[in-house]
Amino acid sequence: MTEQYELLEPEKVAAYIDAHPDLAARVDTSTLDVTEVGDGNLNLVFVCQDGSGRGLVLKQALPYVRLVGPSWPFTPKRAVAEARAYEVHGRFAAEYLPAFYGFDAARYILAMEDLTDHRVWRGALTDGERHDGAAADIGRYVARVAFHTGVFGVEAKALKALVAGAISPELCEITEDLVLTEPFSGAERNWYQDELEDAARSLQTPELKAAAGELKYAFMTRAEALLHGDLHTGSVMVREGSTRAFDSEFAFYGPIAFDLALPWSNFVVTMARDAVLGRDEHGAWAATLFEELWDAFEAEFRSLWPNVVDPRVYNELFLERWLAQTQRDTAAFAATEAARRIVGLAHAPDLEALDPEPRAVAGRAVIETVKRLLLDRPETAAEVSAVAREEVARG
Ligand code: SR1
Ligand code: MG
Repeated sequence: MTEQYELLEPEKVAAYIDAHPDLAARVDTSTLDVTEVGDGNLNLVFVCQDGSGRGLVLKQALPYVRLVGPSWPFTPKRAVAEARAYEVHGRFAAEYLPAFYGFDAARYILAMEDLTDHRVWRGALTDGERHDGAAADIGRYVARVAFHTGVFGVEAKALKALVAGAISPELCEITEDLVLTEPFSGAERNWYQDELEDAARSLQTPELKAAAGELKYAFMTRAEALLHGDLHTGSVMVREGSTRAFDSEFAFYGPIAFDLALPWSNFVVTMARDAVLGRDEHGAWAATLFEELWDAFEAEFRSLWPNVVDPRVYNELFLERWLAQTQRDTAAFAATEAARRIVGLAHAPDLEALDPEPRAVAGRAVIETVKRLLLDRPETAAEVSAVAREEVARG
């Protein structure tokens, strides 16, 4: 049954803030301007700014999937997971998150910093902007969270309680279905351009299904760290010198490579878009982001390694093997996320706004990249970048 609670509307936001003294101290509600800007698949998002330029953001989880409508009821408890992620991740990586102002558990409303002086990274990449250092910032963010919330940074028994407290079955099911199954099995809710029918079908071979199965198995069984869980470039805000990951409602204990993979998949899509638009310089720059992100992740993770809680067997040799495995898995998870953006239910706007012909060319290049990443299994960021470069150049 759909859960009942009062939904916010722009004209009721000032009264809501007045009723919460911690929030009322942050803005002058007598001069408040409120705009609902939610453009994601799930939530309401209100940007609230007062006459003197102070602001905050309220985000409320709807009891259904916004992308589809009330016919698909969906747990608003995802806001609890997001609040937990801001709180936990904020202990180790606060500079890469919006400041978190509080959580209303009765109405599933999160209050946080207004980042309207930033822009969503996906849109910036789509427009051909460069934000140097953003990929490295995300690599460092994932490294800190990976180390400090997982087996390397938390005492073993305490970790079990953290894992148990962060289970999120409904949100995980979305990823398990939309990302890790349906692009490779086919599904009624999949959709894609008519021109991509053959490409979409070519993802449904036994080899690719088994590859997807392997990744789904890892996603469902490998509780390594408290992931962001949906770290695509639409979940990152960028500004000169500042990178913030938000929208962590899919947070759960899962494989660290999954968080690294989602931005990688978007770099593939960006390169495909740049190629059909003839934006060679931006495409060449985008091709460097795989390594920028991985190298920063690896360097940050290595810098934390001397603090490993159980060095008896988690030694240097183990670390080298773990890093190599994580890099390989990042490539494979990136392929599944890229596939779903072309043939699954929830596409991303990067390619959708292109004219049909270049859009199909770009979509095909992404699908060909996906297949090579899953079948050839490149081992490094540089190899993934090379595969994507070759496929988008084929046109
Ligand atoms: C039905 S929800 C579809 C997608 O939106 C979210 O942002 C996640 O990426 C999810 O897979
Ligand atoms: Mg989201």
